[in-house]
Amino acid sequence: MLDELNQKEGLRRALLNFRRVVVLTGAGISAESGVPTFREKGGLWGKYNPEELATARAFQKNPQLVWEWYQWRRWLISEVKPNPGHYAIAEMERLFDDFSLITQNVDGLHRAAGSMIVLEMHGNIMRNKCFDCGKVFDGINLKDKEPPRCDGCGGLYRPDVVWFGEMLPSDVLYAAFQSTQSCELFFSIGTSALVHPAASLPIEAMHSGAYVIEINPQPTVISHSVDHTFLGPSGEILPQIVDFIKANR
Ligand code: BV8
Ligand code: ZN
Repeated sequence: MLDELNQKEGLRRALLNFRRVVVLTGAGISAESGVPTFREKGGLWGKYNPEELATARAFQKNPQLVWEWYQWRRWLISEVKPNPGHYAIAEMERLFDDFSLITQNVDGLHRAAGSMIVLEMHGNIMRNKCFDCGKVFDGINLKDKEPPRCDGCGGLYRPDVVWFGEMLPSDVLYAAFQSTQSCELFFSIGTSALVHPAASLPIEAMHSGAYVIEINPQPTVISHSVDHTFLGPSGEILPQIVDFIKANR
């Protein structure tokens, strides 16, 4: 058991008494499932930089390259399973009366682990949409060597994810800020807290008076200002936190 759970009174109180809880996850929550993160060495962008691939301009310049990168990621994700960190968050949804899960990830692993309500800030890699008219197409085909054409306007398919320089879905963004501003306890899990506007959520939570807990093997740009940082992998730490809550509530 994480001994800080018994030594830090504020942390104990936050975990055992607070009812309105928000969890924000980033690529790190899927790392133990075998999905490479974005910015770590050997990560998804190890070979490329974000501007080369995750932008509309990159797709217009070289749709084939961008398409192949996403098809490779889709294949990777179709081969992996949720890890104990995803399952622990699905259990938290049942443990707390008022719970919101906000994810920057596009891999769908939270739903696969049983989370019922997931605010996907950056879309979902397992959907396509037409680059020109925006029509959404559920389901993907890993055999599509090049981007298919929209049956409505003939435009090229692109993954239904939010690229750099693109607006986030306004309903999801609104819901994410609403729940963050009214929660008592906010978890920032597996994110380098660098990509905006998601990265402003932990700050927003602090300004609204929530107790903010970070889980990450490395310190991040927000580590100095959160209430508590568990330095370690979320797949190991989250199940211990859930066990602690269930045993001491
Ligand atoms: C927008 C979908 C505006 C695509 C993604 C300068 C300053 C501030 C902002 C900007 C700026 N210049 C530009 C911007 C805006 C830009 C931005 O924030 N850029 C950053 C890089 C500076 N943001 C945007 O463009 C956003 N849109 O602002 O629009 C606008 C206004 C008007 C009109 C039009 C537009 C759109 C951002 C969304 C981009 N899309 N993903 C895809 O997936 O292909 S972002 C991408 O990064 C992923 O979603 C990823 O989740 C996200 C964030 O990264 P992390 O999740 O944090 O992943 P990372 O690898 O960085 O970190 C992993 C962490 O896990 C590490 O800390 C590691 O230690 C930890 N870890 C490792 N193992 C574990 C672990 N943790 C726990 N357990 C483990 N086992
Ligand atoms: Zn179309």
